[in-house]
Amino acid sequence: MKNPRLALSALVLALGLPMAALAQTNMKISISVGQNSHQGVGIDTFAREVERRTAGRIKVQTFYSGSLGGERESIEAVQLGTQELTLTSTGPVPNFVPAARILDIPFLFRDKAHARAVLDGPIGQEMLKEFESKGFKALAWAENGVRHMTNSKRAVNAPDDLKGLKMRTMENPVHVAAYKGFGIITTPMAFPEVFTALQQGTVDGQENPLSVIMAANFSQVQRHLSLTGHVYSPAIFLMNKAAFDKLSAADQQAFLEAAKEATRANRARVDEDDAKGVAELRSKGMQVVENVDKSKFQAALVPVYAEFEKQFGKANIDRIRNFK
Ligand code: EAX
Repeated sequence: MKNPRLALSALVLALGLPMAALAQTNMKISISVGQNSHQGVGIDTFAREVERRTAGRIKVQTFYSGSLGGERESIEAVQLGTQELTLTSTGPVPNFVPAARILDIPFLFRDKAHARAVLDGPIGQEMLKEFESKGFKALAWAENGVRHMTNSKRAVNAPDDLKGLKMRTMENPVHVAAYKGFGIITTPMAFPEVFTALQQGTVDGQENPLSVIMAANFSQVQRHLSLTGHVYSPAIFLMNKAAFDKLSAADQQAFLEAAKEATRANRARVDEDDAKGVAELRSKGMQVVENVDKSKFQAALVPVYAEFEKQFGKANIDRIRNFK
């Protein structure tokens, strides 16, 4: 018999084994950045842990560099069920789950430790439930990192230096509103298009965590980096809700634990990248402004913040800000 599947079925029949004992379920998970990155470590760990915890019955195939589409397209595919899983930044998430917008407010979190505590605590865990009515099972929060500005025109020391810069932003309404407040000319764009847009000068700059700037080789097309740390960028493991509901209770637990394990590895890599990023990007020719007076950038956003307080409720923003 040439067809190995037929040969296998014949063998199974001959031995009287139930076919289910050998059945393997294949699922897909995607990211928009390359494998050698904080997100790559995240999905590689996730795939390995799912396979281990289900004794190989469930295999998760990993796709990198937006090969299945950008983040918005991947979230759409997960919602429709044409793809089971994705790890994505929250960039395009508000277009699907508006409640999550609040997490994308600039200068909301003091630092990564504050953000991680909020996401792992009651506020973050309640937010994960918001995804269910939209067709998602949100398995866990992961991390994209603290975002900084890069551009090809000039060193950015103060918000005035941003005025008139044409910058690619994520397809995120909260970011777009805030960056307009800085005087930036905002150009929302899917991540897989960003390198070429920077290279061809369609935009002057972009903003991303050091992990992404390094993984995407933006040092090849951007001269200036400024450690503005203007916004924390969460990431999230999303799964198609029907695919999750179909799993046995034990397998559901395996997926949740695999996502937690993956988040640990992902955050550890973000910390490593943050520790070595400036030196590495300098060695690749970038000019880095390390000491940025963040209070000036915060002051520039006062009018935008008034708008956010109206939209999201000051009490809700304060609950996150004051979380210890
Ligand atoms: O998730 O679109 C972005 O700038 C994201 O930070 C990036 O794709 C990593």
